[in-house]
Amino acid sequence: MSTTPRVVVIGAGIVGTNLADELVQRGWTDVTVLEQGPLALPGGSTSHAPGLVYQTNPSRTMTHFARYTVEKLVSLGCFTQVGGLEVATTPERLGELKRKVGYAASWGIDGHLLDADEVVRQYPLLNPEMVLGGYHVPTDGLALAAKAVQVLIERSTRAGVVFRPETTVTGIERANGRVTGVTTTQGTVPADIVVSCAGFWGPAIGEMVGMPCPLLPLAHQYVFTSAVPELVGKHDASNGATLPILRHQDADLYYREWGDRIGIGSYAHRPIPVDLADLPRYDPSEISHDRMPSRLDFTPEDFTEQWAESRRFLPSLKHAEVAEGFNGIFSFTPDGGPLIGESPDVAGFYVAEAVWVTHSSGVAKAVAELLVDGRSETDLHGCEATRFEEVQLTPEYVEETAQRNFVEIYDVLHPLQPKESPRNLRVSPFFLRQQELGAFFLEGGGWERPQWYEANARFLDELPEQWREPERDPWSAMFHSPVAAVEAWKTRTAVAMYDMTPLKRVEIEGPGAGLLLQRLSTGNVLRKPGAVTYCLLLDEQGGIRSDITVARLGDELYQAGINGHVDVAYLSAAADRQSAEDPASWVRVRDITAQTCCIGLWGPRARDVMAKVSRDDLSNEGLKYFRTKQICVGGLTVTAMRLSYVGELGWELYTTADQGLRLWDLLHEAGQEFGIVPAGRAAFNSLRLEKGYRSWGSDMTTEHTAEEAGLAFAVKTDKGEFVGAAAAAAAADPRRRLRCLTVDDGTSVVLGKEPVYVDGTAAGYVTSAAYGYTVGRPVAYAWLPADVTEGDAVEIEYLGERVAATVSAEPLVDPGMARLRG
Ligand code: FAD
Ligand code: THG
Repeated sequence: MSTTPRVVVIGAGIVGTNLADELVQRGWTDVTVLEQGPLALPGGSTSHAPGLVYQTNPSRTMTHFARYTVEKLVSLGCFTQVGGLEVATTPERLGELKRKVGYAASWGIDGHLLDADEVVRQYPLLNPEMVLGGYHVPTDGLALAAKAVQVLIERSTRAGVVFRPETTVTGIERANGRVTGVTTTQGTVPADIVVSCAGFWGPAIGEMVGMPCPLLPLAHQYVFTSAVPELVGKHDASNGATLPILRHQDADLYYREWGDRIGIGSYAHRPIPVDLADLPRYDPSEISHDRMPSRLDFTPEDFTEQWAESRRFLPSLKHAEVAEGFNGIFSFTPDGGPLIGESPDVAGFYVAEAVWVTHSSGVAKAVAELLVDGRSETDLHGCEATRFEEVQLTPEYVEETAQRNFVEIYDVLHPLQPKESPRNLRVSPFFLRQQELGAFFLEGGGWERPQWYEANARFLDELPEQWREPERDPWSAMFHSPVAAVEAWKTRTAVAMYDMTPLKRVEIEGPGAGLLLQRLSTGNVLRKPGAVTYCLLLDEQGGIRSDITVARLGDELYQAGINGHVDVAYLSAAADRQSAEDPASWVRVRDITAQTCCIGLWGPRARDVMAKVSRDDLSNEGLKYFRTKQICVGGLTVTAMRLSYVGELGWELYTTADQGLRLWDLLHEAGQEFGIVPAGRAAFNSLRLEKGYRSWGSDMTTEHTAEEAGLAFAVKTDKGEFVGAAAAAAAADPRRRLRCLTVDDGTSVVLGKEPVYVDGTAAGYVTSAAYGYTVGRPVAYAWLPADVTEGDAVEIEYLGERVAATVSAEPLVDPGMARLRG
């Protein structure tokens, strides 16, 4: 009898088969994989994937997933390590390839920039006149995905996994909020855990349990040429390859050698969304390489220019023809990331979808860790299925953003670059005023968020010399304005108002509210109403799930400022469990972000502004640092919380959305004589870095402990049992630390994710960075080995150049807390 849970995996593509394998390797013995197609060729995306694996990605997590996939497929004999080559035909692309060299160094991949001659030597078929340079990764190559599926099926079958082909899942059975099994065309299969690895069929499976799976099936063209003279006779195998896999991203095309032919993939066509209901239905016995549900007929009219461009790029193709092609289907999501994790509503139901072959083994490993250990070793915040806001789950939003991502897949995108559409999806009550003040909006979580206000340009003349920022290079100048300097200056010397509405917040209510937060957080939240606590949500191993502020508003009522929808899902699911287990300690978590709004009023003159609009006592005696109370502002009921992410005196002022505009107008008007300005996120980010306040998701994730991140002060180890307490108590000396760097030349601004070199070796990476207006130099936080300490010299690589920086004592501004507590 098995003692491990009964797991049903839906789908025997590259993800499902990898997952079954990862589970049995971890000692789980009761794993069944259900596949609607035949096992030899199931007919999903994997069955026709050409298998190009480029490991380098701006995302550290995706890069690590890819690296693991390469290692695993190599070990299975299912990887042809021909190397990966990306070619620049424009100066903008060359800049992008330099940034890729940086990502590679940051995330531990061996990647190099090649000059034009070296590129052509790597790939003699290239038109040398088009090539400006290239990026080469020797360990990239071709995954033999369909073969890997067969090898994994054999290996895991020997380890006891049961594969059931020609078995279509038709429903998910549940009892008491848990999965209990699946129904199929071949009867019912009981299960404690169900993982959907159904690829682009994911939404249909999700629907069976009411879990939204925001992915869009899209068709993507792939063609084979006829024989290319230079390749004839070169390979024995029909799919043989020795040339590197090749990307021509300036034309949205990619290439691989396939025996004596070239395979060409194109993203250069119109997006072709696919409705699952329209897919051809095949009898499993009919499925073949030419006929499978994930393969639609080729539309040659979408490949005309692409073929002409390919012949220009690889002139030998002038002696070849397009021999065959198809429109293959795979998944796109609103932000391009995969969908991983458990349903917040149905315990035991997991998804692992919208995953490329490139990341498949890595994702499978992470999911196996989630199931077996309760957490993944790899940071999953960009992959969590629960990361989307409600407005991001509508079919309209998913269709539009996923198609946009298809179109932009190879575009050179700036890290700050916002979506073009849909915009103005969510606006705060201050939006009209922000527009009048010339706000430059970026988008996040569907919200319009002012980055700076053009209206403040009128103060540029008054800006004292030492607050001015040096001229930026063209890349770091994008989506930035020198006006941010004015906003930072005014915040530190007068007063500014920040729209904090998009910062997510939840209300936690019920007799069990304190208990829930006490169990899940590192803080002691059982203090009197009015207390505000900064604390962490840890996982069982002490990894940081989030950092939050918890305000006790009443005996059974808390408000928490959190970091995203993943936190809402986590807290709600825990609340539901607690309420079910002990009805007397019921507790409810409610996302109140949209119906409320918040202005951060911060700066040395903040009290003067409030004195004009409120009769409440807001002196130090009236409302201490990290305390909250309800006040009246010009007749509006406002919750004031005395804390500041920018590190200045003042409050977060919350009210309901309907009263927001009036609150804005009152403060803006009252503040005029004290020099108030509205301020945006550019200044905000700079000020918070100077103050040393971490931003979860970029500065720290579940991969880091409180000790390493410099947040041990927020862990109250003596308060009793809480998630992660044992791990936090057992914490050994950390091997790495989050450090504050300042750039020595005072002018070279970096943006984040750049590699940091210590004694000439890449030893860490920048997490977030900004120009520090108060300190007059660029600031960067970075993960570095623990033995790199204050005063040490390091180098940050930015666009191929090394920039000297120094590890500095932090915080850079107000270490004695005089400004905040004043
Ligand atoms: P799939 O392989 O689709 O597996 C899902 C399985 O679930 C299917 O076998 C399906 O039959 C089964 N299933 C679905 N519903 C049910 C049900 N109700 N009951 C039972 N079984 C069910 N990726 C790369 O990394 N590199 C590339 O070069 C590359 N090129 C590509 C080129 C083309 C033309 C296309 C279309 C895709 C390409 N991809 C590439 C993407 C890659 O193919 C997919 O992302 C990957 O194969 C997805 O694997 P999967 O296991 O999630 O899905
Ligand atoms: N405001 C509110 N909630 C939030 C944030 C916020 N939740 C998410 C995120 N931001 C959390 N991050 C921080 C980081 C630092 C502080 C507050 C929120 C902060 N820290 C004090 C310090 O380190 O000096 C804590 C002092 C103490 O513990 O007494 O203020 O911006 N509502």
